[in-house]
Amino acid sequence: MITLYAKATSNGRKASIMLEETGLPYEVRPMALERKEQKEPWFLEINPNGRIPVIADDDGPDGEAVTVFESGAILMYLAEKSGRFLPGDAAIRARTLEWLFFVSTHLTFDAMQVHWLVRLRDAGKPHPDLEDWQEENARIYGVMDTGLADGPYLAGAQYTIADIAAYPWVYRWEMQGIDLDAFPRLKAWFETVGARDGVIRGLGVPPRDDGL
Ligand SMILES: N[C@@H](CCC(=O)N[C@@H](CS)C(=O)NCC(=O)O)C(=O)O
Repeated sequence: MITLYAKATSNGRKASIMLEETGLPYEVRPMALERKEQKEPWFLEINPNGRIPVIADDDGPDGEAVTVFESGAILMYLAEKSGRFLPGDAAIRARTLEWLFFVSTHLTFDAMQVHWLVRLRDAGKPHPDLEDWQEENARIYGVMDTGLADGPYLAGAQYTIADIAAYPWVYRWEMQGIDLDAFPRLKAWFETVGARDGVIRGLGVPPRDDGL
């Protein structure tokens, strides 16, 4: 059985969507981020970075228990375990990893900065760098929109872990101050991916109102 340590945040949802999409059996252990549970010694033992998501698989490689942190690594681990969403064809696999790393670095970092600075602004502490980060985040959306010229998904014709990594961040486009209409291919992708049952279920794991 896999245990997912998470919260319904953009990075947490990458893992919960993947688990729902693959159908691998799992249980969720909601984490109280507000109470800094992710900084407690027991959690730092499974992720020294003190952040979610983390998965623990008691039936890992060679039947041994394993834990994995970093959402991109979790997506690759679950793709290899399930045999899904990381195509075997070398060319498509290269495209998938290209976009997975692009999303895991550029989109994740830039959008995270925007979220942080928007929260500060909304708390009455505006930060002068917000507009610069929003501009850079919009540039990243433009890169994805351009990439989607080759097919409905980031890697082309097939839905992959690159799409699963990107979706939870694009899901918060309004908060980021993005005009999604300015990125028509990305908007179509957003609607297609957002209609998938596994994505809809994964967005709700753990429930947003888990009280933690
Ligand atoms: N690079 C990490 C980022 C993980 C991350 O930043 N998670 C956030 C939630 S989206 C978190 O745990 N924040 C709590 C904290 O920073 O203490 C990944 O992709 O897994």
